[in-house]
Amino acid sequence: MIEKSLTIKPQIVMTIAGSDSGGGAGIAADLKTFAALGVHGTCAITSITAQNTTGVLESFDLTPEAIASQIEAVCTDMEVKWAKTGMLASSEIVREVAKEVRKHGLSIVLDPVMAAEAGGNLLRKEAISVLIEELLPLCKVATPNAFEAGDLAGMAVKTPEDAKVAAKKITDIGVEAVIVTGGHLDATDLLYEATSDTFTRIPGTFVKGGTHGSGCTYSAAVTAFLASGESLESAARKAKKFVEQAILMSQPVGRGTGPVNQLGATLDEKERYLVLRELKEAVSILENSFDFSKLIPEVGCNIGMAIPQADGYKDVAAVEGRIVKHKGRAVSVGCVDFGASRHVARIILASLRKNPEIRAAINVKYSREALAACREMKLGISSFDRAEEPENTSTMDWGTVEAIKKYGSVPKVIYDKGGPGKEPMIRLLGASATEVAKLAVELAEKID
Ligand code: PXL
Repeated sequence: MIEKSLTIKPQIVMTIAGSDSGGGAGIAADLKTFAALGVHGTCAITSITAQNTTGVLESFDLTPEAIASQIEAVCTDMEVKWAKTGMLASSEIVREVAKEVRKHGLSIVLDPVMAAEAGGNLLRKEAISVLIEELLPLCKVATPNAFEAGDLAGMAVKTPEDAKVAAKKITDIGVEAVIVTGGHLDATDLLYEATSDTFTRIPGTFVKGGTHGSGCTYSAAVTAFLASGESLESAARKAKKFVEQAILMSQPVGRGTGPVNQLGATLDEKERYLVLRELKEAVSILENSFDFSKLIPEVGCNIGMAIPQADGYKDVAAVEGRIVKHKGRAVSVGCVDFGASRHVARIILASLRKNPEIRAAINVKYSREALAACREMKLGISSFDRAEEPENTSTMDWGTVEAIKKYGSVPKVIYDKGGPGKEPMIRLLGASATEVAKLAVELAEKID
């Protein structure tokens, strides 16, 4: 049996909201947000929407009993303090949820969901007044966008000044604080805390990307941060950053507005960690070899590896200060880090644009013997000639593309015979840093 020595009890939060079959908004967005922010998410589904990125096709409300039963099941077993509400389609549902909120003393972040991003009413007109009168006064925070704030306050919200007036009006109904999100205004969120009568402007940036589920994600993030002990202002600031990141990481899913990607940043971090780990192992393969130092060029050697979907040199890790020859052995000068070598990054980026499976490269000393050994190893070989390089290009961008063009695909070996003041060089390419490091050691073992 495998057992963890220390188990930390997580914060437990709940979403009381609808399901979006397209996986973009509603409970899908909420639970992904909770997972990304390290809290345990539970849910009570209020409605099931048949929905995709182009809109809501149909909607099926659960009975108030079915909704109450889910809340009961969770709250009689787990310690839930903070919860959020999303789609609450009807007056009956709003009333039932208000009853459960009171019964379990839940601290609520109310996302006054009224319409779907791509179109479709999610809250019946007659339920708005019930929401205002019976649920809003029980809540800690409401997170309306400009339109929702307008409907709650009974006024049009078109400017940041309007948002201030509306926020105050909404707290007059009873909720302790309001955040009017700025996505439809000037990207600045406005937090109003009635208890201290303070307004806080939380500036942000318009981010290009799919926004389906952004409102749900925002309110879920506020809930998760509050549950984790953050102040409301801090939760609001962090939630805004989280949503901006999730929009930036959105993926092209469906024909309509793409869903935000709550786990994108986390998965990106994971890939970076895996690349660093892989590169460290590759460096130790080179340092532990008795032969590899023969292949270190005068200018030093570097080895790099990119994350999948890399699109800049900061997405490629390499050895800071390169690998040099010291007392007959290969020694790395610095640590492995992202952005450490624009030179190796250019080779890798040019290669993975042609073949995304090629994510690693190493440069080694050119010799006719080394090139012959590459042929003997049956590696695909191509080359470029520095004399043919057009002006105002980067040699490694141009040279790599040129060699790939000549070969018809990405070869394992790209060499050039140098030029004035330029040492001739061989580059070995592959899927991973350890693959190219092993290849380099094998090559070194074949030459004198
Ligand atoms: O973003 C608001 C929202 C909330 N809940 C559900 C939704 C949507 C928007 O599409 O589908 C279930």
